[in-house]
Amino acid sequence: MTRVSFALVLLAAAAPLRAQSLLYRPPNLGGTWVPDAGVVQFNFVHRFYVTAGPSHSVINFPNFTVAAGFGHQIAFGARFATRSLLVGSGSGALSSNETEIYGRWRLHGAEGRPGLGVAVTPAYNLLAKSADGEVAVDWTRGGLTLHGAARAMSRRLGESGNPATALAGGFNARLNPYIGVSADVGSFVSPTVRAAWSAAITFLIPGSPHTFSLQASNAGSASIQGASEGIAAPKNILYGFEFTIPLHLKRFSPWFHRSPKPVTLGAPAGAAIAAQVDMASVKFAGETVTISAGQAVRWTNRDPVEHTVTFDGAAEPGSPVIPPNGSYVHRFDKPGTYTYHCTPHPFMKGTVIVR
Ligand SMILES: [Cu+2]
Repeated sequence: MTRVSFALVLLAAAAPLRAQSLLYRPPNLGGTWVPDAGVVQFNFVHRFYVTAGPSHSVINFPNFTVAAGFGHQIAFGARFATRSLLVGSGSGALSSNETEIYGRWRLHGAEGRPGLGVAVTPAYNLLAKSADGEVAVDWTRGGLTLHGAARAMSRRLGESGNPATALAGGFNARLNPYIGVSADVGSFVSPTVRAAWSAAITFLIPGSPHTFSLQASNAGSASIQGASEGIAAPKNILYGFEFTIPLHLKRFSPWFHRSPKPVTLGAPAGAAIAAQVDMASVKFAGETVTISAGQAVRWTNRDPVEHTVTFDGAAEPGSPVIPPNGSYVHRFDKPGTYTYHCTPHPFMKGTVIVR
């Protein structure tokens, strides 16, 4: 690797994309992670084990986290685990559905930034009827992030509801801006049962805001309590994955503002617009238009989603992304037949015939 490309890799590692959360937290540690303001983050964890033969049934442990960022490093969220094995230890709980609601305030630091991060996470576990809390710290330098957490619960599920404390630690090691490995361990302090652990390979999916991990763990839920105790028999290793989905709320603004500001893209000066094509109901209305050389076509997006005008075989440069209510004007100088499509919706097709 040359010095220049190595420097570029370091630069890319130092300026990570937002919301690549799995590259900055191990599977069972929320750490100091707070979604950006105006972002609702939906993270889906699915773990499973396969029972012994002859049935080889797959026993699933789905987990969801939904959290919203409110700015000022504050988030509110909830975790749902539909098969909490905290129940297995004879707590008398009637349900295995575990819900934890939490707030988080990151007092110091930011995801992906070198140095120290500190966050407090007050929470309430509805299954345990327990007020829980976590203080988390992490420290990032280059491709390495180290994590630590101290936890307290007012009623520990499965241990006759007594108060309890737990400690956890873990790390993320990023091999490059796209791939990393991570692991963590968490345990109640007293009485100690089985520590919860996890290990994962994490990926940033290129060109997307999503991260993905393949993981092994012995924890059935990622709540403060669930991440402090591993499951017992029949199986104590679960395999699974996590997928993170940030939803930027401003994407939903067309629902509330029917007419976003019109913008015109392209627009060569002085070209006569000889044809208009509306993009409506995810179709090019007026599939074929005919113009003369030197004239222009105007496409206008009437849909609440983004479209493009992309010429097949790159016959012409084509448009950038055309936002709702946006227009794109392109002048054709050479006679010919120009077929085009929309990149996000390849089934949208049209033709411009230039005489
Ligand atoms: Cu489209």
